[in-house]
Amino acid sequence: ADKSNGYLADSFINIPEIKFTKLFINGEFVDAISGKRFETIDPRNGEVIARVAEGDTEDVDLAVKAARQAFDHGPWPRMPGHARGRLMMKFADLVEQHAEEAAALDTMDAGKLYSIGKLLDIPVGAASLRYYAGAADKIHGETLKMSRELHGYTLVEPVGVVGHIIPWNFPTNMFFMKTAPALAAGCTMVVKPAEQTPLSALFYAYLSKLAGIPDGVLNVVTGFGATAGAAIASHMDIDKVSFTGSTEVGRLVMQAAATSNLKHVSLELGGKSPVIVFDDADPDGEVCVAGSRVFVQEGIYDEVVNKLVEKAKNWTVGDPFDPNVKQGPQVDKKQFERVLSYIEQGKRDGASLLFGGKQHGKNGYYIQPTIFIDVEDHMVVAQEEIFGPVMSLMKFKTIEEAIERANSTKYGLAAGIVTKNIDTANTVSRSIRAGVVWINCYFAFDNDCPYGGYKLSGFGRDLGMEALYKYTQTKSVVTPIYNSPW
Ligand code: TXE
Repeated sequence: ADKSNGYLADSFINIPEIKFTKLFINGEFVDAISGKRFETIDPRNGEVIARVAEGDTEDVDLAVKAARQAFDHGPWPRMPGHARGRLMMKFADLVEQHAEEAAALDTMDAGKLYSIGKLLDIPVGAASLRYYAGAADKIHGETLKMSRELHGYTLVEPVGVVGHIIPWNFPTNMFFMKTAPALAAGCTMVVKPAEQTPLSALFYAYLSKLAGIPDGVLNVVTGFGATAGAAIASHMDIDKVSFTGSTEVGRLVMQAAATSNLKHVSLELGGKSPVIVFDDADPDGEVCVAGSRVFVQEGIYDEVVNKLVEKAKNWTVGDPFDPNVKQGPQVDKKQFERVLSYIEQGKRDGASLLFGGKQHGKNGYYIQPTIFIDVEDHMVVAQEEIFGPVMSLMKFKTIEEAIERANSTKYGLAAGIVTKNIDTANTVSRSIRAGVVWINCYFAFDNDCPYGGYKLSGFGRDLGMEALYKYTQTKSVVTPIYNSPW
């Protein structure tokens, strides 16, 4: 059969065979104990790509047992940091070597742009492994002065068995931004990818085995949130849960942690990130930054609106394998319908629909790039995370007003500022209650740049050295010194 996808002219993209559809526990691919499987869907056309093992409580139990055994008795936490780092480097090389296959899996499963996956997401995932591999032999404590009769020091130890629960929006980057620091710290783990996007995580599990990461260190249990995810959050033998997803589920995870074994929790949750465009911005340059709540100063407002419409008209929506496409489909039918219902709500609330607002084409979960103007701060489209190609534009007069309105959301994940004035940039970046502020850019990340939220966007940081330490705990060791002249 012709496995190509019609984009042969520019670049041949080989649609990979789906090789891994079972749970990965203790270094083996196994069926779910129940034997159940669930369908994972291609959002380009709604067709079934594969039927994947549906892990549940008993499967999570098995995976945790394997991870516990690997932590308590295996080599991983005991080997020198550089030895862990070396295996992680090998893992990174394998991920990079398989960038095309991995990117194609994310494109089919999540609707992500193939070219971005191949050139960015997958190499950045490999780079996360390398960043933390390099840190694996630099994790150490401090010597404590204490009083003269005591000698003390701290040991920075891995926290133990970690549960990672991840969403569908960045299947590859989330996988590595969670697993890489935990691996470097010497933890063992169970990963639950989102039910919409299980395929690349299983592929990475296979590559981890090829790299020589010992059995039981990295387990992947595919399945649903209310079953497999909840089993992780409430498990008595998981020491830490690292969650990314909705605020609603974040609360459930924290509750489950509280009522089970008080496991450590970090949460990276929803956002409603503002972008503030000041009068002095170059409307041809930076205004195309994506952002769901865009505040534009009155002097430049009309010009920005016109440029955005122009941009939206030329925006290519379509098959994410096509190198000329800028926007693929929504991840699944549920998200597709959810985004469309937010658009309807915006119209009902009195926002003016300037562009888009409908399904793009007839097949698959594609939505037109959508722009609302005359949006008021209290409207649902200005308050709730839509997670789709929907932009709401608002006009403001003064810097004080912009700060106040930008902060008037329950979330605090990220923010953007567009200005040439350094004082404006400094003032606003310090006044915004969000975990990251981008000035004259948007969505710029790197492995050393911590990422996470304020307010209902959660707590704890992914990426950066801060993320490494969230997979550790500190032990103080104290011993008396007798007859010391010092
Ligand atoms: O998230 P869920 P969904 C936001 C965004 C999006 C909305 C819903 O607004 O539209 O959330 O997305 C697992 N116990 N973000 O429904 O349900 C689930 O299986 C334990 C923001 O996909 O939170 C998946 O693996 N786990 C965001 C993961 O949680 C549970 C990224 C996320 O799913 C569970 C994604 C439970 N009871 C969505 N229920 C960001 N911050 O980047 C579900 N899960």
